[in-house]
Amino acid sequence: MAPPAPAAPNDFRGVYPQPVFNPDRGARALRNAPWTLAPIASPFGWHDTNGAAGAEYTITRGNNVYASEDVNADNLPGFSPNSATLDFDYPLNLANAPSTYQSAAITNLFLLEQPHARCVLPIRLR
Ligand SMILES: [Ca+2]
Ligand SMILES: [Ca+2]
Repeated sequence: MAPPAPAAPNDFRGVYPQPVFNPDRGARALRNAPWTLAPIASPFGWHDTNGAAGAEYTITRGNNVYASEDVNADNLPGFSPNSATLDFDYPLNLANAPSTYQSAAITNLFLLEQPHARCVLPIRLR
């Protein structure tokens, strides 16, 4: 049985796709429902943790990754970007302090750490 099509936009905007390892080495990219390119790994998306349709989380947390800040260095998750539509679209201006683009950085981490995302995803540049 084919998994259901994503019900929400599921856009991850402004991520640095591999092999871009540094912001001065490439452009940010837009990825829509990127898990659909490896549907066996995450048939209900990266925000699913119970193996049934529907996201269990609306933050950058899911079946593979829990991405958050830890600015107080206690090794406990702090703030994570949250989106009811699972659209993670945040501005990034590297001329400003890192605290001003925390959501963009955490979204990039969430995508980068997905185990099946690194080599199978095409890139659509902005
Ligand atoms: Ca689910
Ligand atoms: Ca913490």
